[in-house]
Amino acid sequence: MQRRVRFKQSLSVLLTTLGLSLGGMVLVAAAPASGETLDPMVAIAPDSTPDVTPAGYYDCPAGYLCAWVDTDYRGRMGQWSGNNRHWSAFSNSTCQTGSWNDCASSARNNGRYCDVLMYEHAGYGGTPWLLWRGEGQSNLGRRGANDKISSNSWSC
Ligand SMILES: [Ca+2]
Repeated sequence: MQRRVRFKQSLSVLLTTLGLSLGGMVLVAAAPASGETLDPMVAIAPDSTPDVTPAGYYDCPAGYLCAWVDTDYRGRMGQWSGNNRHWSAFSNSTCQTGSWNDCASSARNNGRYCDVLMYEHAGYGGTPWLLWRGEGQSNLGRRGANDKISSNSWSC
């Protein structure tokens, strides 16, 4: 009786091991062939599907561009539905500027139809940073945009 139980356990372990191995093979088979060109959108947005998404990411309502004072969608969140020439018009006491100007460290485009351009300067000037519709950027510093955004517009 004990031998049979041990055999069953061994078989179970063996099947589990085989299952994992097969799963690994499937994953390998699904990976792109080497030399395949990366989709530029994927290359630009490496963290659009992070392993662990902080809760703040989901606070952004549909139809809005959202930005956070801190990286990883943390700190106070701001939300914008239209074009805005002056982020300095939106007060934020948790920013050193006292407004959203030059303050955002992470952002998410939860728009329904359009991409978003975020700009270095007020009035849509300076360096533009594109945030695709549906994209989240957990650390704007990776694009050299930390604490720099001063205006935004939607691009459809
Ligand atoms: Ca700026």
